Amino acid sequence: MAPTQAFVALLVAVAMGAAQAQASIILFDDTVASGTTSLPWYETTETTIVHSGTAALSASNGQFVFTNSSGWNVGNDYWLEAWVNTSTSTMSSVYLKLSYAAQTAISFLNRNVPTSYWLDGVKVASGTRGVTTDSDTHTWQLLRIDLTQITYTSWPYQLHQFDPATDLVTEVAFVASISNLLLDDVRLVSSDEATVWSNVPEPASIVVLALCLLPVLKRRPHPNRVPSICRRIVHCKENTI
Ligand SMILES: [Ca+2]
Repeated sequence: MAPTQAFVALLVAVAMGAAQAQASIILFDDTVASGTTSLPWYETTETTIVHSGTAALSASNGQFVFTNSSGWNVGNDYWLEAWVNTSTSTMSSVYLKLSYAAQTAISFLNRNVPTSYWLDGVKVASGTRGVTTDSDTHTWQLLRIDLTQITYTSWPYQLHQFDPATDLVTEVAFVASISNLLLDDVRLVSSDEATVWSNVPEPASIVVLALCLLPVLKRRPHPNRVPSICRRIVHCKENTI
């Protein structure tokens, strides 16, 4: 295969790999997903301020609880994500409570589980009340938690690493400090997708990609027209096929 053809094949293979990310598990989009139960005496539907579709959720006591009696089998590498907003300009803190197997309502905040949240792509260490939203009611923020990062001390004191490959999640709860928090598009998402989302290309990577594409766009397939770094990438790819 000519180097230029191999390079184009490599680009296609990379694109196909990105498209084959694992499917997400939806807990709520406009309604609570099939197999999922929410606690309706806490939650109400918000139809004015929504992230997607026709509905989001609000909670009079600030608690959003989703349960699955069979348990969600989240696999090897899932993150939990939700879009959050506030119905007023007062900021709200929010943290995750997770229940699985014999562990009930483990609070992911600094007092119980040292963990980090990603808020709009920025890694934020949890405080004693979780993480804090902005005060803009017009802006939805993406909240993400890497479930595989969790090691915590339980009673009797022992370190336990939550393992999403084997531990069935039975309850997911978001706990807000005040009742103005809104929630939408709650789902478990693969780390493949999360990695793509969180790794914005560095400027240097963009320059290298542009240099690689230039000979293709100019239709100059001669190998000497392809930058050496691209030839090395193609050479390695061909040797692995
Ligand atoms: Ca929605």
